[in-house]
Amino acid sequence: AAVGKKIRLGRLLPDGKSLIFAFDHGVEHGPSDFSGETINPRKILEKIVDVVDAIMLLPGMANITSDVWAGKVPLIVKVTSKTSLRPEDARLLQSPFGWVEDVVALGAEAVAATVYWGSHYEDSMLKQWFTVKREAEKYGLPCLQLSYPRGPAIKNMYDVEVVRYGVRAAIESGADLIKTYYTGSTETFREVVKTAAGIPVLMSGGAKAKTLLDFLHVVKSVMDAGGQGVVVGRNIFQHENPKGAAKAISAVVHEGLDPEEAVKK
Ligand code: FBP
Repeated sequence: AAVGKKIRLGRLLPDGKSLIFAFDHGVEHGPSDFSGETINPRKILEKIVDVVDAIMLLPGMANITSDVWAGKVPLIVKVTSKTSLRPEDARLLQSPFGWVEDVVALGAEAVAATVYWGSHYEDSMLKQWFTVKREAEKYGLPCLQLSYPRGPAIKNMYDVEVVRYGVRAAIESGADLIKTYYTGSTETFREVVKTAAGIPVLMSGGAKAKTLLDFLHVVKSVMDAGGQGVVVGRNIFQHENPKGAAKAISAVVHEGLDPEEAVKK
């Protein structure tokens, strides 16, 4: 299983770095995240499958769009989710949204699950995480943890000490890849990367930036800080030219291009 994990991680981070397209928003945020033709998931996936290094989908979406992605781009299946229709407090919990068997059957390279460190439901989320992890280990599937500190004691979830705490907890809970928040500067993100002690750290994209150039500066900062890449949803699929946005982000991640150059891609 250790060999399988290594092979799969290599496919997800071809040169040690990765741009992963996140596309689970239809459940987390609802269909209002998508406008125009992007309400059809195929339209958006078709545009980016040959640009990004991997895509992260929920099991049902992976299943119904397999004609678009299969054989073209590695898949990561996320097996936890929640809707924003829940009462506010219950949004600090994600529920099972599929099983590791589904992930294997879909031919995925990795499984992903969220942990809201600091939530009232941290205990349930950890039971969920370790259930996923135990199964995934049997198949040599890497586990990506969306390490998101959120809860009543957390004043600012982008604070470097808060993010570092989540990252430390992620490595101690056996995450093979960590997706977390940008802390606002290269200097602070370097501390986040150090805390991960060699486990790849990928920045979670966040809400659409004012301009693509602004977002590329953040991506560059993450890479300069030693991060292994980014997991991006809205800054690609809400952009007027999703393929162009993905290409520009990829150029910063893989070629280290300056944002001003990359934006011309
Ligand atoms: P974005 O790049 O759009 O932020 O996507 C990353 C992601 O973690 C998605 O996987 C998820 O659906 C969404 O953000 C959750 O955002 P939030 O919990 O902040 O509402």
